[in-house]
Amino acid sequence: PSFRESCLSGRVEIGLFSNIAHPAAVEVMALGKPDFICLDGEHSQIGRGALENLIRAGDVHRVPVMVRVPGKAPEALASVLDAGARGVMVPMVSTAAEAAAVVSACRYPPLGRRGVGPGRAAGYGYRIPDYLGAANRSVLVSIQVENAEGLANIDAIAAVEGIDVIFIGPGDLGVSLSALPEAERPTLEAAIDRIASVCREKGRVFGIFRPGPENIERYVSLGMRFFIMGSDAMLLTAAVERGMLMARAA
Ligand code: 3PY
Repeated sequence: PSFRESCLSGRVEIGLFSNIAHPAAVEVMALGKPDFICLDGEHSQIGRGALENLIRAGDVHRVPVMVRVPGKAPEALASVLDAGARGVMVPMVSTAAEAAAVVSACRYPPLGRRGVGPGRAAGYGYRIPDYLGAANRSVLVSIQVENAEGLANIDAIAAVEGIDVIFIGPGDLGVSLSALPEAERPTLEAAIDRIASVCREKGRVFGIFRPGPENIERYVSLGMRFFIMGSDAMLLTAAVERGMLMARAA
């Protein structure tokens, strides 16, 4: 199955963000066999010109690579997909209209308004007909709900046709609700529960960012199936810190 089909099947998918923006970092993570890698174009300096080689690095190891884009601009979404990304993630989607615009930017007509071009995804032009026939089925469209407005509009957002995955950004959601301090954790968890219950009711695939594997089972029990568990940079720091502590204690 394609990456999108696998995500829609209800299987638990566990991916990692890549922020380091070097093909070797993508390869190193791919060797650990995550279900997918998400290049973080929102919170790193990954530029458009670097994308193809980062995606190629995942392709070499048969690990699907998707991209979190920095905003909602249709041309940014199209260019990431033309580079061969298996899917996109769009941050800070706050209304149903924004969600519908994301779908439109990522799907070829009649489902959307994505433009046809000889990008890497289409074999640089050689495979345009094949790619056109497959892309609307194989490209994953995910959006992030991660602010108070998105939370207030979650019923309408989750009803938008063509959104494949709804992804909760707990960091931004916590900041937006002034609920990031540990004492405010119940407020954030209540917001997460509310998004989860709407997604379950609407039969949506949904998930959340986690800094590590802790408590994933709580979110699986809420019905979540799509996780991003830290990033290359965070995992590297954690491994160095743990190793140094262990070695110094020896
Ligand atoms: C958040 O927690 O806000 C995210 O977007 C995950 O990086």
